[in-house]
Amino acid sequence: MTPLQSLSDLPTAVATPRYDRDAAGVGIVHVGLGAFMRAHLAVYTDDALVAEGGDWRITAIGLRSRDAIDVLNKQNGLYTLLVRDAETSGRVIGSIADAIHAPSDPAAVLAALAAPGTRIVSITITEKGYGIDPATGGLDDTVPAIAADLASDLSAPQSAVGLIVAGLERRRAHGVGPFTALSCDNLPENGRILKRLVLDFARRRDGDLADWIEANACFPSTMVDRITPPQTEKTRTDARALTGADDLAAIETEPFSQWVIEDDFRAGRPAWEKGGAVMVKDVHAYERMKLVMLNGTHSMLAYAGHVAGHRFVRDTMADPDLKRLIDRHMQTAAATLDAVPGIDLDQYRQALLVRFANPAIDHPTYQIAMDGTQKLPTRIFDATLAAMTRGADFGSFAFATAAWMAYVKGAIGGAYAIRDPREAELLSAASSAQLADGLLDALLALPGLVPTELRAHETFRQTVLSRLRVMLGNGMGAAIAKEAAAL
Ligand code: CS2
Repeated sequence: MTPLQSLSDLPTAVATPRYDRDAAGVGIVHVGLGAFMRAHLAVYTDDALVAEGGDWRITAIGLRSRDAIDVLNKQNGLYTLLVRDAETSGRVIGSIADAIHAPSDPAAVLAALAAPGTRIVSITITEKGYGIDPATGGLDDTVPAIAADLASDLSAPQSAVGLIVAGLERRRAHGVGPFTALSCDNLPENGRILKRLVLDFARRRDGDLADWIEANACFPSTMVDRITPPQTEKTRTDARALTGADDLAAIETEPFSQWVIEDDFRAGRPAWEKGGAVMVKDVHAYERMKLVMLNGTHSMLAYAGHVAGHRFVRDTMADPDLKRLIDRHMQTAAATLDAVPGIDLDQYRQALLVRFANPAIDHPTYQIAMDGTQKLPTRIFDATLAAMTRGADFGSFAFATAAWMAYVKGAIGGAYAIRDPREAELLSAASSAQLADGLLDALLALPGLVPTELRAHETFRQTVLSRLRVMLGNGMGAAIAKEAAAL
């Protein structure tokens, strides 16, 4: 079978990008070529190009693995997006122009960042890709890629923050205005976080550069949402059935998609609203809603579900007890929120329950369980403090915390890998603790993880401990049943 390479070879029934791809120049450099970006930003951009045209195609940058880069370049940037529901539909996306593997060709990356036509640098690098010092919220110069970039002349940046600073530095030197740096990861006020890290990095190199960035560049915050499982053999088979071509870059996703963007783009932007993006003045309420109701619940069900033997999110929804805990978690999370403009939180919760149960989406609990130390502070611990401030229930957050601890403990002996940048610390804390209270204290004591106020909260500690005892003593299934019976 021939590889997917050109639109003209495709069956006429396949939806394809209805614009002149070659005529549309590049306006976006995107860092992080994962499945999520291909199901989200690239799709909104494809829709914007159909609606209004413009030089807004994407050069994608990969910082680590080169596989996805080579595949996309071989396919001329084209790939199939499968949307799975009761039926699967598909379309071919054309917004990616080309891809560059940063370690192999740093000069091409710098040229793309410095090009006057590049007006947006967007990133999907996951929480751990930022290099945030958990204790201060500033730049963590012990993260290897950040440390290497700080010590270098930035001719071959390894970190996303280093890359953005290198690009802005070159633009300033060439008398070209800055690009807009656009964070598309699940962090609260992600634009503000990125700005702080970029300024922190720039200030350590050159105070004038930092002042110039501060005065001229913008860093809008965004809330991104689309559940996107990893590509599997079935993704490729179904894509082949649709297009008649081999597509190693095909991805699959759910029908739902949401993007709420702070409208602060001084160098212009594509008409993303034509693809359904919502442009607002302040994204914070939407970000918090999504983080605590969707992502927080995801983390809870991922730890409890993985340890209880549930492979996919939809399996956790098929377990009646766990389903009740999932619903309870969303309600507990909603009670920590202020009103979100234009959104009925009850309807939002109902819609999430339907999305999580989608029988056509194979979303692995083990994938969501990854990087707990990076995710729990924003998804669970901040929400716990917010609940305490309101005098609201925090039992589900304590249950989620205990489930994470049981997941860490369960990795001892090698049944599975924790997959977390702080894995070594987690393993050493968990292997020296035999009983639930030792495990709890060792994990609570990890620097910069659990907020001090929460660590010192005796009721929180006791609530987590009582759940953890059941999880370790009687198993996760029994703990889930007990927790649900008490509702
Ligand atoms: C998930 C997210 O893996 C995870 O931690 O919670 O990737 C989630 O699926 C997306 O944010 C949905 O938009």
